[in-house]
Amino acid sequence: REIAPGAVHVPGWLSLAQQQALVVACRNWARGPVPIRHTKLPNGGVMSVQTVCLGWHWQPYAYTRTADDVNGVQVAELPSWLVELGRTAVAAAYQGRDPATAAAHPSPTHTRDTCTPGTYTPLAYTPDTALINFYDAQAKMGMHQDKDERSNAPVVSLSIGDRCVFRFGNTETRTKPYTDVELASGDLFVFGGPSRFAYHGVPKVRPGTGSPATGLAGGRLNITLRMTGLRG
Ligand code: MD3
Ligand code: FE
Repeated sequence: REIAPGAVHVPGWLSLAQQQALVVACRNWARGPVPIRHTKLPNGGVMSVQTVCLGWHWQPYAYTRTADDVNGVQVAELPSWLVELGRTAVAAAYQGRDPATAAAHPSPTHTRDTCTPGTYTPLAYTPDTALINFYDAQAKMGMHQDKDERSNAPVVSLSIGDRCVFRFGNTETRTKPYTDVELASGDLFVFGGPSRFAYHGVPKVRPGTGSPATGLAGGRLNITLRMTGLRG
């Protein structure tokens, strides 16, 4: 279902076996080399969500190769099987839709030479970073835009575990109008085209709504794949 131009929700896209494999992989990445942690914000705040990064280390408001919050240790590399999963995800979401759906749009915060105009075909989609978020029953994510990437390539989101309320807003303000969508285990969401720089957040997780069959006893895992537009 396309909830806005370029924002496509594919419920139940991941098989149970894929969810189980992702839970095992995420559990290992959470241990290190850079352990999963509550990201510190420059204003002194701490995120309620816990995050582990692959490929590039994200700390608001920049991507680096090393994590300065753990003495400059390098983050784990992004495995090629996750790059392939991201390509398959973009193909699945944009299959059979008007190519304009996936056409990259500029952002007010990005210049044209760092945002390539044109359509990201699944083959041109080469994510170089993953942010893996873990939500316990109390965790939330406030309304924000993802604009630390110097690319307007789509963001791929995969949900595992407890259901949540995902709030998809607009590109102009962090307030109304917005659309609330329930995300469940196995759901895919691709945010590209004109939706790439929309405000979004997770106001609520629904504890106890996941299946232990995934291997996740409680909480919600969200894996996002991104192109940073950085090199090196
Ligand atoms: C819409 N994560 O990591 S994923 C984030 O469920 C983030 O953990 C949420 O927002 C989560 O930045 C939402 C869905 C998502 C990710 C990126 C987007 C939605 C997006 C970028 C643009 C528009
Ligand atoms: Fe985000």
